Amino acid sequence: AAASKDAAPALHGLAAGEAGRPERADWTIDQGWERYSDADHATWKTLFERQTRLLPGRACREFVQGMQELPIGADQIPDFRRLSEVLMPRTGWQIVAVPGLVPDDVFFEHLAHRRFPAGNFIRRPQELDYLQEPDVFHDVFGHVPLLLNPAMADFIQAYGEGGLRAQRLGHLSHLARVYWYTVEFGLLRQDDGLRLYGAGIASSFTETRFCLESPSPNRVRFELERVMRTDYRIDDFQETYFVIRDLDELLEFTRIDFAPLYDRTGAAPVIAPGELLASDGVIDRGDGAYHRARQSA
Ligand code: HBI
Ligand code: FE
Repeated sequence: AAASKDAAPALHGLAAGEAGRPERADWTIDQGWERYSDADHATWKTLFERQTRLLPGRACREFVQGMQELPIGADQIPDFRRLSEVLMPRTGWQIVAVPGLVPDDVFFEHLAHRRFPAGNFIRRPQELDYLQEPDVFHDVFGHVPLLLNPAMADFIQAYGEGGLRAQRLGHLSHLARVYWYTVEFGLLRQDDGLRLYGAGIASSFTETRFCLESPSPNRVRFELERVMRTDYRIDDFQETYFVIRDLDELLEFTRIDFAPLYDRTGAAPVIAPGELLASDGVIDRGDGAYHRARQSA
C-alpha cells in the first residue's frame, strides 16, 4: 500500500458498501467490472499510457514481461477474473477485490493464501499523481505483473504468513519496512543497470524517474536488518532506495526466521529515512536536495 494508513477508503466510482462496514468478514467485494463508467476506463487509459511509455529501460525485465503475459491493456480497467485465470496456473495467485485498505490481519490472511487484495475503485482524474490509498491502478498495474514471477509470488505469500506472526510478536513495524523497501519501493541491479521493481514506483509517473535519475536520494545495497530498522516516508518520494541483486534474493528472506532479527533490530535505534551508515553498501550518496527543498517550502 503506497498510501497513508489512516486514509478513509476513497470509494470513488463504485459504491462498495458502507466504508468501514464490510459485507464479508474477509472484506472482499465483487469487482463490479460491468459497473465501471467510461470516465473510470478513461482515467485508467490515461494512467496506463503515461506509465507504459516510461517503463522501458526503467522497470526490470520481469516486470515488463509479466505485463505482456497478462490481460492488462490501455482501453479498459482489467477484469480481476481474467487476471486470476492467468495467474492461478502459473504461481497459484488470484486477485480479490476490496473497497480500499483493509485491516492488517485481513490483508495478511489473504496474502498467506495467495489472494492479492486489489482496490476496485480508481482515483479521480484530478488526483492522477497523488494517491491517498491503493486504487486499481496501483494494485493491478503496480503489483500484479510481478505475481507471475515465482520468487515474488513466494515472497509475498511469506510476507502474509510473516505478517500474522509479526503481529503476534509485536514487531509488525519491522516487517512492514521490509515490504515497503522491496515490494513497494524496491530497486534491483540488472546487468545493464539499476531497475525498479517496486509497485509504488512502477505505478507512479513521477517517482519512476525520481528513483533512478534524481541525484537527491541515496541508493544503498539491501541488507535485511538494516532495512528493518529504517523508517520510511508515506507522504512523499523515498529518501533512500534499497537495491537487491535480483528478485531471487527475495527468496532468501523467506527462508530466514525473523524472530531473532526482530529482537536485535527492536533493541537498536531506528534509522531515519535519509540517513546513511558507515556499514552501508552505498551505490549513490544522495545530495538530499529534493527533500530539503520540500521542508523549506
Ligand atoms: N490493505 N487493500 C490493502 N492493500 C494494502 O496494501 C494494505 C492493506 N492493509 C494493510 C497494509 N497494506 C499494510 O499496512 C501492511 O502491509 C502492513
Ligand atoms: Fe501496494
